[in-house]
Amino acid sequence: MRLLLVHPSALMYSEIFLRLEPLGLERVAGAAREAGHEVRVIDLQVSKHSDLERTMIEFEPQAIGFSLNYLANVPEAIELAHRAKQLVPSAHVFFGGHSVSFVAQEVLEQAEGAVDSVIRGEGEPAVGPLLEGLAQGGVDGVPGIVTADGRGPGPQMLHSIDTPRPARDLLAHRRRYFIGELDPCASIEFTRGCPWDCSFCSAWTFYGRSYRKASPEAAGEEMASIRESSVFIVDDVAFIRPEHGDAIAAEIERRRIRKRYYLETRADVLLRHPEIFERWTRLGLQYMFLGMEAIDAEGLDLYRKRVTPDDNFKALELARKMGINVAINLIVDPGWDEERFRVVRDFALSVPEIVHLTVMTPYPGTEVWHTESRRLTTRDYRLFDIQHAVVPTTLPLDVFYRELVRTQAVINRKHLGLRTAFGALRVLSGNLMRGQTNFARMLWRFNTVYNPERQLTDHYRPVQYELPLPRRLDVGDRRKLYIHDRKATHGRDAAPAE
Ligand code: B12
Ligand code: SF4
Repeated sequence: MRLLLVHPSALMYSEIFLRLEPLGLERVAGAAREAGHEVRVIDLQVSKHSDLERTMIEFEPQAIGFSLNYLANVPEAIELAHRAKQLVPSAHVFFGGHSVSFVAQEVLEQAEGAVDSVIRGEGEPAVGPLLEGLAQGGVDGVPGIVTADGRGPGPQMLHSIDTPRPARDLLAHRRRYFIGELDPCASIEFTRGCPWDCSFCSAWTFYGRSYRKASPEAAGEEMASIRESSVFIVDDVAFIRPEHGDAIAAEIERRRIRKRYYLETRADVLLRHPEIFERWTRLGLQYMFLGMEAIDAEGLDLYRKRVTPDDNFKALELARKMGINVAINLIVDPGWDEERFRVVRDFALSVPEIVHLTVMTPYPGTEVWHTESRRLTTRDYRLFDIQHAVVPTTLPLDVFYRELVRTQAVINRKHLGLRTAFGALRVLSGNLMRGQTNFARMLWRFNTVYNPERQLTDHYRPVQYELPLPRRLDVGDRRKLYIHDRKATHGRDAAPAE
C-alpha cells in the first residue's frame, strides 16, 4: 500500500530554540516499510503545506497518517485531514501519537468524518496490521484503534525498541533540524518510558511507567548510521541505569564515533552516577537539560518530583564542574504574583545556567488534568503549549504575560550576552560557513516571537476546536491513567525507582 505520513507544523514558541526530527513518525515509517509498504514522510516543521498537497495529488496515498504528539497541533491536523479527504477521497486518514492517544474519541468526533481512525499508543506494532486490514477490508482488530464504531483491542507495546530503525532517509531538509548551536542535529532513542510519576507530566502515563532499553549493539549501530555531527538523545531521563549508559559508551568508543550530544536527565540520576556523565563528556556530551521545575521544596512536593532543592543545586554544581552546559526548566504557576516572578528572575540571574520557563498546564494524560481544582479559562487546543495560562491567573492576564516575558527576556539577554561574548560568534561563523543558519536565526528572533501582547491576543482568536472537559477521575489508582497497561506488555525492564 502507499502510505503518506505527516508531522504538523512547529509550535511558535519552541521554534526559536530548536527544531528536531520527528523520530516517532520516522519509526512508524520504518515499521510500515519493513512490512513491505511504499512510504513517504512530510514534516511540516520544514516543508510547506503546498508540498503536502502536491504529494497527496502526485503520490495518491491509500492511507494518510498524521502525528499528534502535541495537543496544540490538533486543530491544524483536523483541518489537514479535511483537505486530505478533498484531495484524495479514497484514502484512509488516521491520527496517532502521544497526546491524541488521551483524547482519541473526542478528536475523532470533532473531525466530523475527516478522520477514519485514531491509533492509541505506540505506532510501530499498529501500522502494519492497519495497512493490512485496509487491504483486506477490516481494521477492527488493529491494536489501539478507535473508529466511529468504538474502541478495538488495547494498544500493543514493542517487545524490544531495537527495531524498526527510524526511516531517516525519507525526510527531506534534514539540515534544518537543530537545537541551539548543535546545528544540524539528529535524534536518537536509547530508552523508552519513565519510571517516575510527576503530576504534571504524561510521559509515565503513556507507557504505564514501563521502561525499555535498546541493546548497546543496536544503539551503536544506529549511531554509526547518523550523518549529522550532533545528536539529541530523546530519552525522558537519560542513563537511569548506569550499566546501560556505560555499555553504549563502550560501543561508541569501539566504533570511534565522535559527535556532540544533548540529553535530558534528572538531578538525582546525575548525582547517583556522575561517572557515566563524565565518560559521556569525553565522547562529546556538551548540553544537558535538567527538569528542575521548582526552586523550593514545596513546589517540588506539589509536582511529586521526588528530589530536594539541595539535590538540584548539587547537580548543577556537578555538571558545571564537568564542563557541561546546563539548561534548566522551571514551572511557572498561574498563581504567581510580581514578587514571585522577581524571586525567580533573581535566581535565574544568579546561576550561569540557561533557565527555561514553562507555564503549569493541566493536560489530558497528566494527573493534574484530573486533580486541578482551578477551572480552565480556555479549552482552545492551541493554548495548551505550556506557554499560555489556561487556568485563572492571580495577576491580571496581561500583567501575568508581561511578567512572564520580562523574566524570559532577562534570562535570554543574560544567555545571549554570555554567548556572544564568549563564543557564539565563533560557533556562528563556523555554522554559517557550513551553510547552517538555524542557530543564527534563533539568536535574533527572540523579541519577535516572545511578546506579551501577542501571547494575550492568542486568547482572543476564534476557537473552532476545544479540548473535552476533564472527567474528575479518582486517581487513587494511577493505573487508570495509563495508555499502555504494563501487565499486558512484554517490556524488558520494570520500573527501577519509586
Ligand atoms: C523528545 C521530545 C521533544 C523534542 C523533540 C520533539 C519532536 N520533534 O518530535 C523537543 C525537545 C523538540 C520537544 C519539544 C516540545 N515538547 Co516534547 N517531548 C519529547 C519527549 C521527551 C519524547 C518524544 C520522542 O521523541 N519519543 C520517542 C519517539 C519514538 O516516540 P513518540 O514521538 O512518542 O512516537 C511514538 C508514538 O507517540 C506513536 N506515534 C507518533 N507519531 C505517530 C503518528 C502515527 C500516524 C501513529 C499511528 C503513531 C504515532 O508511535 C511512535 C512510536 O512508538 C516527549 C515525552 C515522551 N516520552 O513522549 C515530550 C512531549 C511530547 N513534549 C511535550 C511538550 C509540552 C513539548 C513542548 C511544547 C515544550 C515547550 N514548550 O517547548 C515542545 C514543543 C515542540 C514542537 N512541536 O514544536 C509534552 C506534550 C504535551 C502535550 N500534551 O501536548 C510531552 C508528552 C512531555 C510531557 N511533559 O508530558 N519535545
Ligand atoms: S521524571 Fe521527567 S519524564 Fe519522568 S515523570 Fe517526571 S517529568 Fe515526566
